[in-house]
Amino acid sequence: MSRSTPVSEPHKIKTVRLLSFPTLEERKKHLADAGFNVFRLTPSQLSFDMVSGGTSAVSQEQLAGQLVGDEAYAGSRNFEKLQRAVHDILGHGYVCPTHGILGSTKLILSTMVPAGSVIPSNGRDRMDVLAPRDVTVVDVRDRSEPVFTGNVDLEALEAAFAQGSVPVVDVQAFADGQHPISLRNLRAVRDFADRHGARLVLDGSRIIENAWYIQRHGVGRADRDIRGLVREMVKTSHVLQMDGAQDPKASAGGLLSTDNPADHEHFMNEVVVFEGLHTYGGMAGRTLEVLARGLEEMVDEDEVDWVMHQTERFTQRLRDAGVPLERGCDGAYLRADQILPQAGASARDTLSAALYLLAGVRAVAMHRRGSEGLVPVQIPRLALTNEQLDQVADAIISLVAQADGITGLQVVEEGPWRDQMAYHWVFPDLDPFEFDTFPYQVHTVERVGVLTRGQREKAIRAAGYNTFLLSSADVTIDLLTDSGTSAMSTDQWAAYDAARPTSATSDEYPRLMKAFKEALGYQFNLPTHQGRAAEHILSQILIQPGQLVPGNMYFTTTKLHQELAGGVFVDVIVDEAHDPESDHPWKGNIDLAKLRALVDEHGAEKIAYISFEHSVNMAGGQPVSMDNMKEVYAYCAPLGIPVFFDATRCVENAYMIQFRDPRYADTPVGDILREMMVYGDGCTVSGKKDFLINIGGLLAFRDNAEWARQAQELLRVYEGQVTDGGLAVADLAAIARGLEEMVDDRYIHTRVQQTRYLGRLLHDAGVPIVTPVGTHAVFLDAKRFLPHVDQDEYPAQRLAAEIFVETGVRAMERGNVSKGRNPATGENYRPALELVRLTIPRRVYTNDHMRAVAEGVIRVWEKRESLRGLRFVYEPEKLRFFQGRFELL
Ligand code: P71
Repeated sequence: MSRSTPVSEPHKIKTVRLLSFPTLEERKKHLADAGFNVFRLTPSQLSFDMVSGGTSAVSQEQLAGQLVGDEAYAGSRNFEKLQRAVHDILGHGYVCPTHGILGSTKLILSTMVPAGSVIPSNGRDRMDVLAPRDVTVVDVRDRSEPVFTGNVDLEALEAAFAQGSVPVVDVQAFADGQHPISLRNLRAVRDFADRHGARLVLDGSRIIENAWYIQRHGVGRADRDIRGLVREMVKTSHVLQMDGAQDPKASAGGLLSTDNPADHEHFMNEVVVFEGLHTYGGMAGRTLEVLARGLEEMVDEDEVDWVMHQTERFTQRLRDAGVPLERGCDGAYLRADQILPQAGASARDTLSAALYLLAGVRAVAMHRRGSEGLVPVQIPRLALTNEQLDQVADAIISLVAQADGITGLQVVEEGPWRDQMAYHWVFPDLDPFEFDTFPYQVHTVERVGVLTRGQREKAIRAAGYNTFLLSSADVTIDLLTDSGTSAMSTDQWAAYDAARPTSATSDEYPRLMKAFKEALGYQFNLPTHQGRAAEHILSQILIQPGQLVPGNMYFTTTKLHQELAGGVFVDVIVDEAHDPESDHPWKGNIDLAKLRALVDEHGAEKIAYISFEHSVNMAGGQPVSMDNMKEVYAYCAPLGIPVFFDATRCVENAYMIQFRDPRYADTPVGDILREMMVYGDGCTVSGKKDFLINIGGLLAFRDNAEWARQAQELLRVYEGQVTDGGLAVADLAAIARGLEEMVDDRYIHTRVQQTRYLGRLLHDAGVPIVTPVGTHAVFLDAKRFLPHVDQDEYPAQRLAAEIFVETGVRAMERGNVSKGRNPATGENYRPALELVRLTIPRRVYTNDHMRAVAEGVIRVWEKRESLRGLRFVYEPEKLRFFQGRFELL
């Protein structure tokens, strides 16, 4: 099996953990408070914590496992699950759980190693914990082996056996995180141990990295899968010990496994003394469960490839810049002695302190103070994007360039362990490193569907060439919509879990009211279950049958509710909005001349209200300028015409004002947003977009108590209580938190810029897209993409289907199919815009995903001439785009 470099993560982001970005002044203070020892800093004081133990992102199944821990004292189901996982994945017949790797080591020592024994080992780190005990550790690592640098030197091993009684040979997979061992050497050690009556104890905490290394570099191993290699390594040992916080991606925990019933019996008898009971070993039931699920998942070939690719890429970037380092299986281990020779014995801790000062990054050497001058920069598994890692690497490169000006830390307090060190320091005058990247890390991931091309062809045919009818399990990158698809943050989840449910007034309701008022500035706020519910109520209150509702292009649900209330929608958006090639910066603006003409013709009393959408969806996610909002309001207010925003994508619009209007370049997005809302009498919102929640909406009125009263009446009839709008109390809590997170300047910048990045990749390749690129989506112009397909053969529908077949990316048709037929003539409307929308969910995909999408769409572009159109085989009357089915022409 020859495997290629993965192009993007084999998963999407399910939940995120927000990062902190302390200022230089804050970093100085934290550092001084920590005695200039970065071990003592806490994660909220730093941006990127480059340690790999217990810091991995996990799968949603692993996270869910936390809730199925049965916490029984004896014989828990979780233990049984662990037994099965150890048997299935590792191949050992017996397992004894422990509280962690030190618990495992303790059991081995107390059951197998008499006082005064000699333990040969290929790992230096092991000495930290073995040295203080009554054993002699002998380093037997083969220093002459260039590839498998963790191999045991068999001559040295022989010499160790001559030194005294050797009950166990201690071998680490990827010793010290740096030195992989070959399968052949491991076997030789086993033979040697068998001949000498000793046990081979393998520390498999990083067995995956070692197996991957064997797969890539072992002679004749390229066709072996990770699962098989792991099993073979484990079966070569007598006893396996494992740190649950490394490869199995648990937060804590460990295990000992073996095929030898006598050894296992000793472990079971001893585990009750030091750890717990043989069926929980000092772990909570939930940790057992997470560990068991982690063992099953850790051999996933795609995931291993991605994790290892990140490590290689990160290390290579540093190497290319000449940073002195050594290979680590989980990152780059910096040669502090070469980078900061002037710092002498404190070079390691000085490097760590300087890196934190420069960039808020923690890289820390742990355990005992030793002679080797390495600072590990470890990559938490699955938790960071390549872009973030590139920037961490760039921060290190910048530090190395400024190393001359850094003097060593002066010791104030010391001890044999690194956490005991405290220093004093003269802050060097460094040019600080500024991150420009997603201000969150991955907390949990969801595996994505990966089908073959043939399977996708079958799936789209079965779905009638309609991407709405595909199963999400078949989709690799889902760009159908940004609605309800956001990844919630751990803070949102915490609020969600903490909420006390009720069907009367909750604690969350007044908090949510306060959060709405702070975010948007409006006095009366009514929660609804989603956007269309708010549109329904607003339309019923404000529209008299026969009245006109001018708006900046329509949205399907909005227009439908206006019509159901007897209103007539009139499009007054600027002409440029209908031209996919116009590069007007504010294509969402209302054309005031059109509006004036309408009012002049019909009179102000004929106008129900202005339906004014931010970041206009159907126009391609195009923003409205602050001046336009002002002008429209200044014109309407004296005439008594209410202005209502569809503020579904109000934050994205606010960001575009910050980005494009020089007068607002230094204004926080939250302030811009509040100013925008001043130029309206209220709003409807589908909270499933900018509010960073999966469900919820809002109907708000600036100050009109009578409208609010009427709306509350309808809310009680159609939605739920005034205090919940039909939402779960927990969802109210998540909204309140989302309202704070959505106006984080770093977040919204990276969100909109990610969309623009995808647009740029496509545009640069000549793919016809709507310009300028909008805020939430890139819209492909199907008329220019497939000029040979007549609009009544649905080019956008066809293009969306083909993109799925080619790439596994799901997009949405926004053209002739969506617009429908004119009921009077029965003809298709054939709208000016015939588009395919690639919509970017919030906080879910990385820029590597965006590159993968672009590459796929470009492949379709290159073979566009071979594509024919579609015809309906089933055409529903209403909103036909949802359920309609087609066949190829
Ligand atoms: C989008 C959606 C979701 C959607 C709705 C209908 C057909 C296809 C997809 C929903 C919006 C929106 C704007 C500007 C109101 C709603 C309705 N957009 N205004 O873009 O974009 O909100 O779904 O919460 O009821 O995929 P709701």
